[in-house]
Amino acid sequence: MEKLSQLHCYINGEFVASTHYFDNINPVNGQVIGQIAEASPHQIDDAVQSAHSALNGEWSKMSVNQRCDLLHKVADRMVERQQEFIQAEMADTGKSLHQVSTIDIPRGAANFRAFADMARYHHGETFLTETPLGEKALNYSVNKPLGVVAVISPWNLPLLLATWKVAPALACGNCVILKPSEETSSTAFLLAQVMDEVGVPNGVFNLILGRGSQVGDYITQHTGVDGVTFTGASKTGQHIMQSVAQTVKPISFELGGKNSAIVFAQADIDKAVAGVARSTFTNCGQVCLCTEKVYVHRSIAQAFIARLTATAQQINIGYPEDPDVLIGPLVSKTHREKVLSYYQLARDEGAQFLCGGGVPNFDDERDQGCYIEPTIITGLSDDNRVNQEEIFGPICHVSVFDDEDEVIARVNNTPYGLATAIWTENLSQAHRVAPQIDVGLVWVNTWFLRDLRAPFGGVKLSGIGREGGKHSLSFYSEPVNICIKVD
Ligand code: 6OD
Repeated sequence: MEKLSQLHCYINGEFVASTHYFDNINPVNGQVIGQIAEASPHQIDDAVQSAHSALNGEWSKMSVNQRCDLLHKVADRMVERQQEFIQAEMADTGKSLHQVSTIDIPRGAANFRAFADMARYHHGETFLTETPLGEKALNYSVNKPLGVVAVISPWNLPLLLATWKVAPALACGNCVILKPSEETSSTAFLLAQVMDEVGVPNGVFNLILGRGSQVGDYITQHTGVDGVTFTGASKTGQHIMQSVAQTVKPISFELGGKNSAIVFAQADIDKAVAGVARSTFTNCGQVCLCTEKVYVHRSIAQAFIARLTATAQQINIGYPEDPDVLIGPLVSKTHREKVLSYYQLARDEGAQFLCGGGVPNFDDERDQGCYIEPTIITGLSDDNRVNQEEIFGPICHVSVFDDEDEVIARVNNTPYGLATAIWTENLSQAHRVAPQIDVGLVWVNTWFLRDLRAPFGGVKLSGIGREGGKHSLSFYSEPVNICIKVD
């Protein structure tokens, strides 16, 4: 088996060496833990070519049930190799054992199982047609795969978000070119090994490694790529959108967020404090769904803010493998610079720091890593850049509101539209407010509680299209209408 110290591309059923490699850095201590291949244009051509051959080969001859049984084998093998996935994800991202073993890795296998099961029942439509001229016809649709799908996945939930796209794409009969983020390629490499081990036919799943700036455009502009699905920053989404325009490819984008939590006077304050702490600090704030703005009703503001601050101050930051540690470092030094620049901007703009605001000091190797303090600020206007731009770190800004209409307008005052969490025990209030928020996802008295059948995605700068359940199956399929005249 290939070792994780050198990650190669996987093309047409083979792990292939590249001429260029770059360093894989552990964000815990800044040390180099391996080398990652940079695919050449020639290798990308090979991957696309082999995916096209596979589309017309054994893969297309398999029944939906055979295909979906094979995807269950992928899930089973991922579970058997779960410890390797956990170690690889922790080493690439620095995220805590607690998080990797409860969220990231179990969801990898769950994505394959869920979409394999849903695809078995993905059916077409039928219409009996009668025209005004008295003609009759039977119209029905057949779902065909989109073709060769490029999956471009991010570094924050590497395995979870790669498999969230690879699984439904394969379940619908497509062939895939997976390009994971250059920051976090290891679990994608393990996934390629699993595909190989369980006998996914050559060319059906290809792994292209490399830096987005070097290989991204070549993949998305490739005339042999039939669709592009991407999760990541809104700016990158804008760039991909331009790059696919020439070949008019279908796209599915899940992009950034500037998400709010609303804590009403009717909230259960214990649940709200724990929930907002979780939605702000999970994965060191590096989830597109994380809360960055908290609106709390004036009547409970003082108590809520004091308790949220105390909770943030007690968060255990440290080595990812320590079971008591909740959050590890940010993913990279570059990303930490970005987040720290917002801490500085907040300071310059006159924000009051209730906790955090800097970099923790460990007096050991972790000082060479990418750690940052969980931070809560207040005192800035809604229009301030800190409250308008996605930071993607462990920080939230808290402000006070007085009434429902006011808070709805303030929450909607953002170019993003991904997720909002509402905290209230008054169900009528929840039902009334939830649909008025301009987002794709509203959680009430919870956050990031997932049903893989539900529509998932955002509006405005937060994305295009929906994934999950029939929405994913629909993106990864081309319905063909067949119209038969009945005499
Ligand atoms: O849970 C999911 O399916 C999902 N797409 C999560 C996205 C998180 C973004 O950072």
